[in-house]
Amino acid sequence: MAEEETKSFSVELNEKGGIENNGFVQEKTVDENETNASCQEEMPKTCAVGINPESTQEPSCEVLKPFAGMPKEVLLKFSCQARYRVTREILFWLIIASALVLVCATIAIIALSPKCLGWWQISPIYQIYPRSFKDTNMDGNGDLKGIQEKLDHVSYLNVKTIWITSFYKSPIKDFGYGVEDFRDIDPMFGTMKDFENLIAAIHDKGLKVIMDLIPNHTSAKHSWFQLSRNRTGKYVDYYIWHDCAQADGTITPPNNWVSVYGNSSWQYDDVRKQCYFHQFGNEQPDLNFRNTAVQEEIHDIIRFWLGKGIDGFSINDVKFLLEATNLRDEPQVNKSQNPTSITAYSELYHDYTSTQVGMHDIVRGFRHIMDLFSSEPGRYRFMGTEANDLENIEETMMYYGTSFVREADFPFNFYLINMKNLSGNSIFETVSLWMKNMPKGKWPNWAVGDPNSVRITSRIGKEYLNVINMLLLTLPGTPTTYYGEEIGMENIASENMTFAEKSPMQWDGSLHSGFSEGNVTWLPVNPDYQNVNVEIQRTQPNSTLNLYRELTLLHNNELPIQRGWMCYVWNDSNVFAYVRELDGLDRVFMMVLNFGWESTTDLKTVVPELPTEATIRLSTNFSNNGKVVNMKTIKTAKGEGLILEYKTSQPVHTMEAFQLKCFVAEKACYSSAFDLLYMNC
Ligand SMILES: [Ca+2]
Ligand SMILES: [Ca+2]
Repeated sequence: MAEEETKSFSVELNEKGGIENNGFVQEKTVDENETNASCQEEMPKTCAVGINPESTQEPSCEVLKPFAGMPKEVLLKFSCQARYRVTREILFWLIIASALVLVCATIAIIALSPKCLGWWQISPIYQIYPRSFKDTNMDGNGDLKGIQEKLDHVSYLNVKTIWITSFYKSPIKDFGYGVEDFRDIDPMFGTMKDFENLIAAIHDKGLKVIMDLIPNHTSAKHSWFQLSRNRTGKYVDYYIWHDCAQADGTITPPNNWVSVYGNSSWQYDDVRKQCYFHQFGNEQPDLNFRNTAVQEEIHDIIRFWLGKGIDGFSINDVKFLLEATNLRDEPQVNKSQNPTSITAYSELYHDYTSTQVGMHDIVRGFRHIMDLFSSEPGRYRFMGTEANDLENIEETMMYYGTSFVREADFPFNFYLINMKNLSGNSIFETVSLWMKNMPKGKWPNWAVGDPNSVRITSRIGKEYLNVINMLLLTLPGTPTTYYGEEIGMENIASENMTFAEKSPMQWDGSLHSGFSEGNVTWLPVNPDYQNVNVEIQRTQPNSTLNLYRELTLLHNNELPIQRGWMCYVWNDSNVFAYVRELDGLDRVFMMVLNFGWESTTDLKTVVPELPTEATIRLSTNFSNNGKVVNMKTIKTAKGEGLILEYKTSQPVHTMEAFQLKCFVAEKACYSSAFDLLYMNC
């Protein structure tokens, strides 16, 4: 026992010696068993080493305290004590828990943070019909150099996306719609070099550009068709060929199918001695999309233009990509009509020539190519589809794809253009039709004019032009403006209906409205150009152009308008009213738009929680800007639009009564979990 005590004392001395040498020198006399202190030992007797070696009394653990510079052997002995071990374990698990909380919080922040909007969501789209925008070589036709020359106008409109409609090489009679060469530019518009310069200039200005893709058919002049009609190699099945019966010199088509432009959609070809199918004109044969080689050709064309720097495509007439192979007759709308008298497209139901099974797979194939080119940051490639399924909103919505399989970023929305009559109610119904059918989480879009529709002013009247633009730019989603609608151009008188809305852009009051310095222009300039042109409207404070600019500024800069909630508040034969609100922001915009006659609207009774007064942020009549209106008596003149602004702690979208009247696409910018509003997304 005494020997043991001596040994213990010796250890202690050596350990103490560690104070001077930091405890790193081990004494050879130290017994191995003792230096390897084990946590099973509960401090002991070994710990009961007296500070004073002379002492013969049993030392107590209580007097022994940890001290700075303890050698590790002593440290280990202390560390085995329950109080240190437990504390250590608590600290260990606390650190683990904190790390886990940190990781979870980071994941939650990322998951709950608003997605930043894509370039195709932030800015309105400005649609240019290139032949009518600006002529630079005095031949009377607009050209690519002309678009480049006028890019400042696009920037002036606060617009960042340009959509240039077809400029492919094509026969003049097809107006770019029946393509002769998908990889070339029509000489009327310039050269590939001009195109490359234009793309560079567009991107230099921070703008984006989309173009048309017309995959359903080609011109009969396309080399593929020439090779196909001669049954050359792989081109044999590039188009849809069928035998057609011949008797007494009359051709009997394979079935009763009728083209969109009327009459049989089958055309006999003298070279191949067969009929080919065409959805549109008889010189625009449909490509055979059941042939994968054709699909590959179109994929290559998409790659070609994306490689040139195009930021996206509008894909035309996608519903026509496939036709039934069974060639069954399509059912007649009027069963009692004599089948031989059917010549108009509207006389048949198009069960076998539109929206066939497999068509969406082809569209997804296009999407896939866009995605391959979208991997670089900031280079997302947009895809819109033009389906024109106006009678069938569900079919239109199919182009959005699903949550798992994406197709178009959006199918272009032409429903506002095709409204039959104008009133507060009809506008509400048209807006609501899209919003209630659009799949959850998708992004809406709106157009009020396009190259195939009567211009706004001619369609619904000059007095409603400004309020339509106000609607367009304050609805949720991406607005599309057809060139000239920002100044209220009217249709020209033309025997050819499709020309009426394509007259030259009215830039100023000079000859040919500044469109061309040539002797003639391909279409006459509207005689109203002296009063309706960009230059003059820039100087008129309350012009359509200046209102348009104010609206695009609001659209681009005000988060509630760009990505907030929309709730329908009121509609009657005159007025359509809705709010745009953002979670986390007490500032609200309310649009009160008049599509009928002078009217007084009482919104306070409809929504008692509304404040009594609101300020007019912007009126189509600038002299009303800044005025205060009473919510019980909101007066709007015929065709007037008001953007009211007010503050509230009770936004409409939180009210029970409006749950089914509210919509939000991107629950943007506000994280309720952190009560945080992101201002820069
Ligand atoms: Ca030209
Ligand atoms: Ca087709």
